[in-house]
Amino acid sequence: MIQPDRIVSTTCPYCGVGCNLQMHVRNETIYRVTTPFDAVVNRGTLCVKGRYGYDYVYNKQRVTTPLIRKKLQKPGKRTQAFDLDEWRQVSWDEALDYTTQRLVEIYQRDGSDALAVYCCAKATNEDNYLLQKMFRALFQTNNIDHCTRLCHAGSVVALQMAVGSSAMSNTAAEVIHNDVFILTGANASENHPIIALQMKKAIQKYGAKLIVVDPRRIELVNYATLWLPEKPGTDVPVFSAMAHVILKEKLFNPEFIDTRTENFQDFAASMEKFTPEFAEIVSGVDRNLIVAAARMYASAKNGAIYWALGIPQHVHGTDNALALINLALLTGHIGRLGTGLNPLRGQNNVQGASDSGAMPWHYPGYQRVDDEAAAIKFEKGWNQPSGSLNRQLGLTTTEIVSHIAPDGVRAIHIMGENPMMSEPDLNHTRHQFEQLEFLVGQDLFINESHAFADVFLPAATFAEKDGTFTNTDRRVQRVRQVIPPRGESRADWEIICDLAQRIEARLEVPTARWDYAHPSEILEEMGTLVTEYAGVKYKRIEQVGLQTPVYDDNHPGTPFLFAEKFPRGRGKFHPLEYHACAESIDQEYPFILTTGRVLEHWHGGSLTRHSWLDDLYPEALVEINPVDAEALGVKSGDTVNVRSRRGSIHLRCKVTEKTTPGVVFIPFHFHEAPANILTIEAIDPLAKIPEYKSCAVAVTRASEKDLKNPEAQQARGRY
Ligand SMILES: Nc1nc2c(c(=O)[nH]1)N[C@H]1C(S)=C(S)[C@@H](COP(=O)(O)OP(=O)(O)OC[C@H]3O[C@@H](n4cnc5c(=O)[nH]c(N)nc54)[C@H](O)[C@@H]3O)O[C@H]1N2
Ligand SMILES: Nc1nc2c(c(=O)[nH]1)N[C@H]1C(S)=C(S)[C@@H](COP(=O)(O)OP(=O)(O)OC[C@H]3O[C@@H](n4cnc5c(=O)[nH]c(N)nc54)[C@H](O)[C@@H]3O)O[C@H]1N2
Ligand code: SF4
Ligand SMILES: [Mo]
Repeated sequence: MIQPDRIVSTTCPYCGVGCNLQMHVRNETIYRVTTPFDAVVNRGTLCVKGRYGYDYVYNKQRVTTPLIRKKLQKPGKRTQAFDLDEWRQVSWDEALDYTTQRLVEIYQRDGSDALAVYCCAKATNEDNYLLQKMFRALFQTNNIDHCTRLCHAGSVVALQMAVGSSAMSNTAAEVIHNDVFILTGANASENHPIIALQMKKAIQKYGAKLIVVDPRRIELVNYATLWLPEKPGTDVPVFSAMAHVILKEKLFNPEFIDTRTENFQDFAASMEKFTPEFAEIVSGVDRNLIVAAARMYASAKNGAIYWALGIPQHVHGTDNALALINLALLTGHIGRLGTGLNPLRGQNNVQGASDSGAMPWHYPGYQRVDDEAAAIKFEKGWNQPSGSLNRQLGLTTTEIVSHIAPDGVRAIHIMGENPMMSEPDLNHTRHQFEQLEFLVGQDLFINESHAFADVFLPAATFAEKDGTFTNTDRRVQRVRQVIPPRGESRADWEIICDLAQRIEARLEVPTARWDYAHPSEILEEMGTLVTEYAGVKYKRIEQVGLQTPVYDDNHPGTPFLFAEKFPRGRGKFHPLEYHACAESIDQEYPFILTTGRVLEHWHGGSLTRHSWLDDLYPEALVEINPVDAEALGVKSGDTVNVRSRRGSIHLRCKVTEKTTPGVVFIPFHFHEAPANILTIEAIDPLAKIPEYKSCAVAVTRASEKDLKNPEAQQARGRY
């Protein structure tokens, strides 16, 4: 066996579980990944992405020199360039000076509202803290957001409304202390694989009972006591009918309701209409299953709810999450070990990017930008003149796209996101991106969005920099430099510090701090402004991460929240109404499309399609139930056309009982058949999250030659 020159311990760059990786290096090359049995999060286990998915670091298509587009891009005529021939390799000085000049020109001409920035849930806390600091302090804009908007925004808003906090209440590994748990809208075996393993252990070794509520027959259904196969978008009736049963049969927890909650009467009155019979008609779930699930969850000693995107990614995503929160407040399954309200967060550092202020309405630590005291605190912290920071709420990701216009957003800086694959209704997104005046791309690859850019700043990968990620259960863990940055690429925080200093000099404004010797100093600065991070110091997380809140240097961290009270005081019940999805099926579009992920791939594919993981799952497939496949006259491997009111794609089908009749599923990883050509831009009014989990489509047989279809070429800009 090859002997490593060194083994470096770091954190997985893919999902929010936050597994420990031991990266083996020989001759400055990473060649193997292992993980110890005592790793606190993952206990010796890794999924296929953590174990094998690091090779994108070495992919030939990775860009490691700064680039500027050869041809000047004009608003309305902007085009995509994937080929290096269309770019000029330049020095860092030239790339950063050019970026500075164009951003400052637009800012001085059109003001703060003309600029916007996408932060990056793949990058570290330190990277994100600095990028939002730069745009807030130097350009006075709050048009700062990241993929959390497309992700758990509905869960975050609902949790803020009901309890005043927005993270997972308990630690994922506590699942072994549950005796009943609900998993809904979460395909954990593929998307949080190590948490799924812990769930299986809870069931098989500790006798926990699992209730799955999901329109698809996900793998964990094989381990479930009950599966409620609902139609997409019917969570409010299903979970409210469970509340109805719990109320009617007096299975609720009166003491908890009395001492810890408010608004019970209004809520209870609004649940009367949600009979199991009504829920059955709307959702298609047998009423007896709903009654059984209600009894099982309510009579548990320790019950918990875990959910992911099937809940928030709807026009009524906030209501869906409130329906879950109502259940926990009703039964008192919150505030103790082995209970809780647990939204499984997606990206490796989406919790951390949110904590670090990569959001349009909040400074770091969820302090509102329209709160005068918070604004003053950050003005002092960042050495800015009093009254200078913008008190207006900024634009969210989807709003940034829709506000691109001559009198709206003119320039965007995108650090590590790919809206041209991840936003809904990509034909519309494309049209909007074409109208931009200036676009900065900061990434590892020229993805579908950066292909529109004027300047490309090559970032170092997770394996080439130091920093921290905060995982789904609020654990701040170390990211360590394993190898030197490839080519001329630089860590995001270094790029931002260099750029910010140039912008500051050109604007001749008071200087904020940008001269950090190491990312640990950035986290310490954030800790002086965010009480929950005050005690998180690099020297304390050398071995094991700390779970926020960590209030001071001696605070041990917080494995579960709300033991005595909720951050807002009492937990608030919310009355609910049922609203249908934005688009319903009809004769022309008779199927519901729901979109999501597969185990081997990641989002727009920038990472996994540049990895050997692509060989494991090389092309887009639409899942169709056997009943529908027979009616359509198709079998697995046949090519079909899937069409919505917004666009159409061709791809092969997979006939499987994993999807229920009337529902088709497409993963959104493949630029050759982008699911988001089909999805609808309708958003939840409170959380502004798009309805990725339901729209109406038509499915028809097509021929093999349609696979090289024009839509795919258009989406990619070339083929
Ligand atoms: N392999 C892999 N893992 C990932 C990612 C990835 O790209 N690839 N991405 C990460 C990210 S950022 C995130 S946010 C998470 C997402 O994790 P998940 O939310 O588990 O991911 P999805 O595949 O979108 O699955 C959504 C689930 O919701 C169900 N669903 C669809 N419609 C409804 C509905 O109306 N109601 C209910 N209750 N359920 C419904 C689907 O059947 C599916 O089981 O995954 C993370 N992990
Ligand atoms: N149809 C449909 N669409 C969806 C969803 C869905 O369920 N269905 N889910 C939504 C959700 S939950 C999410 S989270 C979004 C995700 O959407 P995005 O965040 O837009 O997608 P990613 O492909 O993860 O983009 C991450 C980019 O970061 C780059 N990157 C990786 N590491 C680094 C780094 O250290 N520094 C820098 N600068 N760049 C880096 C990668 O190369 C990649 O280009 O998609 C959303 N879109
Ligand atoms: S479960 Fe998530 S964090 Fe763990 S190895 Fe897999 S992708 Fe990485
Ligand atoms: Mo996400």
